[in-house]
Amino acid sequence: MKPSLFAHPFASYCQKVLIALYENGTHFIYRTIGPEDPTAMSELTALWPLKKFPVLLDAGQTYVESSIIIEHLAGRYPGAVQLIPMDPKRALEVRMMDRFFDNYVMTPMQRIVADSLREAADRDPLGVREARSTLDSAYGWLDGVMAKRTWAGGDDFSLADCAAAPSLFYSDWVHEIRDEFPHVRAFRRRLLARPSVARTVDEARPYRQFFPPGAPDRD
Ligand SMILES: N[C@@H](CCC(=O)N[C@@H](CS)C(=O)NCC(=O)O)C(=O)O
Repeated sequence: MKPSLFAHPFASYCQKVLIALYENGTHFIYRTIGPEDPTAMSELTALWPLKKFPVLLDAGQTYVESSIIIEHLAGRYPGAVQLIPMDPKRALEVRMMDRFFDNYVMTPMQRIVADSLREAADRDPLGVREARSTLDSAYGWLDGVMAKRTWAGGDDFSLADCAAAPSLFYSDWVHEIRDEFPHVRAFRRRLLARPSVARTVDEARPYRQFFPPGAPDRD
């Protein structure tokens, strides 16, 4: 029985897990959150009342949180691409970078996006300024790290790159990765050239019109 993934193609944390699935050609049932699959949202809510996606249902067990889902996939459906290195020290580095991308790139990026969805009276300019400042600090730190590596966790593609791809893809849209961060820009280009990442970007193209702050005409 194949695992079922409740996800939406345009959602950044869903893309993170989709990249992991595509990397190893893992077969799964795609339960799209939206009118295409009218019961997907209610089934997701029954599995995970917090209603956040992605959610993976595998052999009767529910897995939530994108990093945990990828950890599960790496253990249950291993493939040519080792998403979590066997070596504990390298695995720790990969997990640390995964946390970096979720907490310091994806989170501030989503904060800026969420703010643009609010009514003018409910906007939070200070929160947005703080999010932009966090992104600048994150880009600066990451630039030094990526000056010496090909992929986020080292020489090989991993969980950390699954997190890096959607976070840098969208963060550049809301807070540009400027020329002063050449290694981050080059890393983002490398990620976008990876077939699994390119596939998630292509699958999300039909939804770009719904990007709240407006999607730029590139990528
Ligand atoms: N920490 C969660 C975050 C999941 C998350 O925020 N998902 C977004 C989509 S990218 C979502 O569910 N948004 C809908 C909502 O918040 O109602 C993870 O890693 O999976």
